[in-house]
Amino acid sequence: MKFNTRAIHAGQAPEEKTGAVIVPVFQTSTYAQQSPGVHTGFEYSRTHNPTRDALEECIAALEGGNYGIAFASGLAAEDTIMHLLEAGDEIVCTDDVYGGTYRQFEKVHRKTGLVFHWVDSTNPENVARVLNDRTRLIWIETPTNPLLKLTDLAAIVEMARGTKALVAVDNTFASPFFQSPLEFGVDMVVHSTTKYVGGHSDVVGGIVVVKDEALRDRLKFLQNAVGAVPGPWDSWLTLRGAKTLGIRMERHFQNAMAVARHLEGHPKVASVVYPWLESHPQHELAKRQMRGMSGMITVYLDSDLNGSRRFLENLKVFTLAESLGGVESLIEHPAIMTHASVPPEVRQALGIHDTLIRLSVGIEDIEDLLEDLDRGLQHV
Ligand code: P1T
Repeated sequence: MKFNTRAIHAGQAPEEKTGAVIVPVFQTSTYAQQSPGVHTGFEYSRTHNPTRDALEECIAALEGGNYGIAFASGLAAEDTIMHLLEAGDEIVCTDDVYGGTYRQFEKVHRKTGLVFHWVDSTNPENVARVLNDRTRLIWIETPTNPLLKLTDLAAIVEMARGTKALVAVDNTFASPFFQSPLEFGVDMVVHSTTKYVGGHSDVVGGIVVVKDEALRDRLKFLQNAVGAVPGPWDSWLTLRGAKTLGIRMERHFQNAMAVARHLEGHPKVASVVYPWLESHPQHELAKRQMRGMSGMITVYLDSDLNGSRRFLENLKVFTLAESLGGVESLIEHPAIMTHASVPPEVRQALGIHDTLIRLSVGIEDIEDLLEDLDRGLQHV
């Protein structure tokens, strides 16, 4: 089945007892047993819940994987993956990641004895340089948050072959519609389903998708043992959002392309970063491993912090808020907002400056978005 059909049907057959077309919200914590240990396969909702099962099956199908393991947030998904590792294990990570990912790895997992190597993975040689026989995980975010840098997935998978390192890819910024890391041989795909998968800024969630059954078993064990699961209602909302993922992404792409081109020619804008612009240094790689791009655009204003503030304060359609990937356009200042937990010197080195603005272009009418941005830029 093709993408949109999978989004609407995978894991979502009509309910057996009533024929309900939509997967019900199984708002229950536990399930009756006929005799101790004799049950329908459902015992307790941390372990299994039919609404969550449907979500897991659907997103696994969208990613081209065999198994989905859902979590209460994107960070809960990441935390559970880290429980696959032991003290002394080494992890190679893309240096430009969501601020909360950086914070979790550095402030929570480092003290458990995990060793992190942050590298600019846009050049796979930088990954190769730190790989060693203690490396157990290569953590790639592509495109990155917020600088939209890409990592060559085929090259990383090739490098990991024959080592003991698993490869995980945070695919949140591309969405399953535009990028399928499992097709390149990656072991795990991670999403903050809070973003494009849910798509309506009304629920927080995360998921890991894998092909390998043994890895699924280890993650399933941890999902239950650690317990950071999404509730049935959140699972249902995410699943409902996912049904329209394909058509939403087409529109995000179309609008973002128009916004990126418009801003590229604007005198108050120093530069525009969008992987589908010819000016993006990795545009060729984008075309090789992606099928298009989401609504995420990063711009550097030709101004200073005050100019950034004035721009952000004078928008009416774009909402100044953290998060991304919803139908409504959001905009934010990474240095002060989403990436405040990254130390200033690291931000400086990466290029997360005071004039950097991140846009999550929604699916509103493009004329209104361009007019809004022009109005805001007049105040810079
Ligand atoms: O917020 P949560 O569902 O826990 O997901 C964390 C996360 C993981 N990976 C990426 C690439 C992300 O962007 C995020 C969350 N990001 C934001 C809230 C943000 O505004 O960038």
